[in-house]
Amino acid sequence: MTQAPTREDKFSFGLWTVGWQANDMFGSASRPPLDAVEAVHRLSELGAWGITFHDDDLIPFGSADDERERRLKRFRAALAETGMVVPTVTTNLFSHPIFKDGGLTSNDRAVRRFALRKVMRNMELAAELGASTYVLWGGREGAETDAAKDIKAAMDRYREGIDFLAQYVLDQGLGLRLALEPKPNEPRGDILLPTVGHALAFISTLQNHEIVGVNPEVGHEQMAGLNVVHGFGQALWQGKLFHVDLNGQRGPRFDQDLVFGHGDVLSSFFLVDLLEHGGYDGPRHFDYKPLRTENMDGVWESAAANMRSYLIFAERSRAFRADPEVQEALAAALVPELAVPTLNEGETAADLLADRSAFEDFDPDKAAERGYGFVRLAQLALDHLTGAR
Ligand SMILES: [Mn+2]
Repeated sequence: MTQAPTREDKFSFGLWTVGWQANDMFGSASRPPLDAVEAVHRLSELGAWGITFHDDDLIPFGSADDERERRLKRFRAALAETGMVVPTVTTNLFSHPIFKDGGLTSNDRAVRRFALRKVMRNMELAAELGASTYVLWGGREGAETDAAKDIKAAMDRYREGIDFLAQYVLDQGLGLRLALEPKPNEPRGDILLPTVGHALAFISTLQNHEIVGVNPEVGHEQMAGLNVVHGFGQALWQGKLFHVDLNGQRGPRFDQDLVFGHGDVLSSFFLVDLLEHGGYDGPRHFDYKPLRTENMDGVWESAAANMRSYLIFAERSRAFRADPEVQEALAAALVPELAVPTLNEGETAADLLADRSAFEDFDPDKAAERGYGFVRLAQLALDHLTGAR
């Protein structure tokens, strides 16, 4: 029933996902290191289209120039051999202890200047490799105690940093769009720009707001107890859904980074329905972690599982929408009516006030008697999702 993934599906993976050695807070690595070249080949064989990376995933922090060139040469060759693309690149501003109080918002000004240089250097590489999106996840931009961070100053520095980097992209003609990735907490106790809403509000204050959008992650919004479909949907509505991070999470708890679809199944289904039918045409990027229980066979199994989940949801979403009974139920639930403007074309306040049917002759008690039939719709969706229809 469900097709195998192809390049046209635009599935991409972070090098840090399949390459995660499964070292966590309570245990050491359970898997060997993964060579970037092997990752490119294996993901390509599985039907992926692109690979993404943090600078340090590909070139270890502090590598000498000749080592950097050697690694890039091997990586470029693997891309050329497979036809895999690099749609997106990002910077690691969180692993090295220098970033323990953040990068762009560290209290230490010298750290902030170093962070800017690290991003600028990697942006040039991103453009060279043909990337069009540059993700910025501020993992350490935050605090554990409110005594230690002047939030208004931190937001000033965050805005200064993002505006400066966006201006650098424009001045150098790098052809990148910046995508901010919200997350409420972890690794910091509290992280700045914790949700899609915070990020969108922040972006509206930027000088270079046109080339800055968001990269929401399924699990990050769910960690904050929020509705993923609403968050992604509002970003799409504002023309700011530049990129997506798909994975699985079960409620507000630590960042699980499960395989897409292995967390909240219903929400994943409606998210794919939104992406497939709501006008999103960017990469379908997976940011997950293969379970620590898995060996390398399980790593590749899990990479394939992400794509399979997505394709199942996409197929089920098409079946849902094509079902005449669903179309009838949608109409009965007045879902299409929400697309009709509330006011008539050119209608003024005086016109509305003159319309007695809107108020004086309107019977709210009578109108309130209607049922919307949303439960029937929800069950039809579940029936399609589970293959019961
Ligand atoms: Mn995550």
